[in-house]
Amino acid sequence: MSPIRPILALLTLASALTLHADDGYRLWLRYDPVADAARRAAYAGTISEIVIPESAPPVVASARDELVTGFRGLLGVEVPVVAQATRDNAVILATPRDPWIAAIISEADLREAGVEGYILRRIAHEGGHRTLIVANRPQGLLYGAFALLRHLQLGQPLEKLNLVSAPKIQRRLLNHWDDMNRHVERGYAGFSLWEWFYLPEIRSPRYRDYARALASLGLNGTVITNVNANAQILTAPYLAKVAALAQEFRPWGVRIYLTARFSAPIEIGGLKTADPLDPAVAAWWQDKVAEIYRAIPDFGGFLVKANSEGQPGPQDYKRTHADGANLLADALQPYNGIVMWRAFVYSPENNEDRVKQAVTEFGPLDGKFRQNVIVQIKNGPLDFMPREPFSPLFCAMPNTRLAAELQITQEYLGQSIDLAFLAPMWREVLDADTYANGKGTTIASVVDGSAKLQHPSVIAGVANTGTDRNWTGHLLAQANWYAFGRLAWDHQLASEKIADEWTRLTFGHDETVVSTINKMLLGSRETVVNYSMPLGLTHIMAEGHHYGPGPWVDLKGAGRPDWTSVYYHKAAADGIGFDRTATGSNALAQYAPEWQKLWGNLETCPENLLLWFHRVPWDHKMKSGRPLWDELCLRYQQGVDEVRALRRDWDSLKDRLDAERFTHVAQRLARQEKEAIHWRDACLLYFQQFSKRPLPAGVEPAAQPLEHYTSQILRNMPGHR
Ligand code: BDP
Repeated sequence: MSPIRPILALLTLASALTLHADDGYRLWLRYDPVADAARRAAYAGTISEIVIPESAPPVVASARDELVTGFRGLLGVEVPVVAQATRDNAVILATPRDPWIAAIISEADLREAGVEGYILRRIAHEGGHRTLIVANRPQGLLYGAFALLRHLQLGQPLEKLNLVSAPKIQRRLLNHWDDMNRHVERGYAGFSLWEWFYLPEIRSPRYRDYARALASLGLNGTVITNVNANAQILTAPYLAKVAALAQEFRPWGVRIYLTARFSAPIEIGGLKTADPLDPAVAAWWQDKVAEIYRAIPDFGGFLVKANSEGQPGPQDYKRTHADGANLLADALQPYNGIVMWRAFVYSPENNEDRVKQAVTEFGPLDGKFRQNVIVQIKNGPLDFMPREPFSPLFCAMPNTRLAAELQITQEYLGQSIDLAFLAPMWREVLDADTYANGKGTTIASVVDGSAKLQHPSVIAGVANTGTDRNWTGHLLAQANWYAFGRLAWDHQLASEKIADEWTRLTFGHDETVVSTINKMLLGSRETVVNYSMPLGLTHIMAEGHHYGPGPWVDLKGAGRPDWTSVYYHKAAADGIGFDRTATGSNALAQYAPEWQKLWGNLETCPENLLLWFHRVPWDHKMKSGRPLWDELCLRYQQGVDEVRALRRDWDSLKDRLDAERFTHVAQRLARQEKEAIHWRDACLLYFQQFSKRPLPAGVEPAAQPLEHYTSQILRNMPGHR
């Protein structure tokens, strides 16, 4: 035996061991060998070579490289890349410019695939077989390559492969709330990925890995700076850095967008005003936009937070949001750039119910925005709470393009400690019927443009990524990034399907592992609701960092009434909840009559939104027959019990998972149990002062008096300045 052999064997063993120590960096793109040997052999037997169009543009080169890497990992074979099919079982990437494609793929399929979609098809050919990835544009080939690899990773058969898939929404974006000093606002996964000081010369390999992850989900853009914007990003030295990032992202079809600080003409332009109707201001933005496009020819556009939470905006000059948005839209229009103008507004001078204010401010501006302006609306009217009804602004602007903004980072759902799989929450929003164009006008149809205006359509997710090795802080929070991307591509996908895909891609096909993790994911958001803000309670978290309970937060603890908790729960001796019916703020009137009828009646209002819409006496009889107080207590207890069940479920997988990932999640679930108990005890002790009722049977009493909870101050919190 050659002396090299044992060394080789040792090396192989060592690399196998490293494979098993898993830090989560590879996300859902693991490409571990297909565990089922028969299946692996079957796949390998049906993939002989990769055929790509000659002089492939960079995105197609990415597709090719991805296929090579994927096949190598999954099948353990080096699949050659060729320019012309030479063998049976070739995998062929083709566009309709290849004449023979027209003979095989119908016009209708090509139309369905559209600008970015793809067709995957296994065909019989000259006595053998081919696997086709066909798309109208290069980008579609990239998405098709990822889809084929996902198909294999999910263990699906190749023989009958035949599908057409196209995104329903055109601009599928992450929004990063990243500051230029690399702090991430509401970020719980380390620092910002963008290393501004080192750019443009020094480029982290992570940029490529990041863009590749986006492309694997079909995300095609990213806003890399915080909505609480810094005008410096628009200066020449920073634009050079942005251009370097754009260059890294481009081969993955990911376009860059920036946040624009409305006062930039003053702060970096030396003007005296940023008045949108001042010609000098308009000229400044035109020049700035021209400069941006010189550096970044495929720049996507601006995202703007204006006159919101202290940000500058057109109202500083007594102009409207439309004036402000149109100013930027006109500058971007020659380049097909867009403006995403956020509707997250509530004024310090306005004492109207905060959840009504966006409609009050934006409703009258309907139809006044340019065609390349999209008003970007958070899913709920308040602020990414664990549960809110959908934002009524989605039905108040029939003549305006509207985008949905979802929050992937778990600002109000336990940050990177608690498990909360958000697909079910986003489904609630996307499926909600606004009735704006008659029955069936879901939010999804408003956003994708099928209900009204067509272009451009946008969906945005506030990112949960950072420099942590596993990208998202909590390993299982990768599922939220994944879910957002998949829903952005296809907003009809069921939560169950998304969870199942993600679990299999991340943990493999051990059915016990898969069913256990799927179950954990699918119930987890409701669990967080139960122990934090059940029955329609909202905004009762700690002030500032927003982690943990703070139902006692009042004006002594927060700068504005609508930043307190007492504003939202209004607990008193006679009951709890915010009356948003006609006898109260009448926020309900902003919804369609169908919703008014359902939500406006105490008897028909779903209990999960009860205290959002109604003020309810403590002894109100709930559907269970129990008084409200007892029900509330039992919900908090249920939340705690459910976290304990999550821990048991996870522990049952100990022998089936690698130690690194097992321990990572186990530690977080243990901490989550403590946090759930903390929420329950703090909230129930606090509310009990008003209800003056005992805890019902089955609810564990708090270990400490209320003062213990109210006096706790958390410092140095991640994601909070
Ligand atoms: C709130 C966050 C704050 C954001 C704001 C926004 O607490 O950090 O700046 O939303 O969306 O949820 O503008």
